Amino acid sequence: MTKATARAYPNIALVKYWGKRDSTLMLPLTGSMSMTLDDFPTTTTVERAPDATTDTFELNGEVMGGEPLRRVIAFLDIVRARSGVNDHASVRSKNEVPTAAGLASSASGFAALALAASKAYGLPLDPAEVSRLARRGSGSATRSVIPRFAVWRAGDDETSIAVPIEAPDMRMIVVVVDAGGKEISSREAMKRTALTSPFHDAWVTSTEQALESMIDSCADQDFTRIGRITETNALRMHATIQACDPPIRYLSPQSVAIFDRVRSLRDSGIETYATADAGPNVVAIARPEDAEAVAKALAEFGSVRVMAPGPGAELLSDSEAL
Ligand code: 2P0
Repeated sequence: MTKATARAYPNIALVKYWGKRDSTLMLPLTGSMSMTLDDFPTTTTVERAPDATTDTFELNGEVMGGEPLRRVIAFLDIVRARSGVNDHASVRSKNEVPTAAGLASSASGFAALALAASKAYGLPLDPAEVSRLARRGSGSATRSVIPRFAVWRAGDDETSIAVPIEAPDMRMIVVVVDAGGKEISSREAMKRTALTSPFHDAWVTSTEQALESMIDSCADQDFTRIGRITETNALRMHATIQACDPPIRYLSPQSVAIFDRVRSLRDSGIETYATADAGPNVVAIARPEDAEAVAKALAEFGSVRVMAPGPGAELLSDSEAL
């Protein structure tokens, strides 16, 4: 088998990953926890090309160069080193995250690439090993290998993998408030946070505590506590990032208005909590039976999409190859 195709989905963290202990091995400073989404997948075919002198990368039918190609080659170098197979490869990806969705595609992208490349190069296919490999492409990809809910432990090169965790069923209401505008990348912003934010150490300590509380709350099926931890952890991440020099502010006035609206929904008896990643879009969480009411209430802020817990990375048949 020298050709393989895999699909993976984005994830949204309830306890955030923001900072690296080792940027070569891609070890995070803290653990994190996320829900894998049930839509907007990336599908990737990896085909070994023994006669080729270089790797190629096509995304949505377009031949890629520059940084995207460089990251794929660096990733395949790790695959080659691990497998002992030195073939170059052709990588073809289809990313169904609408450009305007504001969801990062590096998580689904590297999770799909890790699984397809593992199969094509004869590496182990168990989720732990695929998660460990996906981590080298992008930190958040570690978690997208896992279906539904995942905890990614900080660990070392062997143990820094994501594993499944049982959590109460919930929905994510993704509110896209701003399609345009290029923000500073997570990778750059994480570095600046570590170097310049005076709140950085407090962020690390409080996130370690948040993760332990989150794991306890999931075991107790305690949605209220899960929601509180989620919202607090997100706002602490943004506070830490805003304290950089020069400052970085991902949340727009519109994002803040959504956090306020989410709180007022809670006050009116609809239990929902908000989080946001490295951009202005906001994601609310709610119990399944409340999701439509939350979506309706947030529709005035932008396009809204309700997402359920989704599948992990999965291999597809040759008929679905790109
Ligand atoms: C997360 N984010 O936990 C956090 C919250 C964004 C905000 O993981 O440098 O693209 O490739 O490891 O994974 C985005 O960072 O960064 C991210 P790299 P990644 O989802």
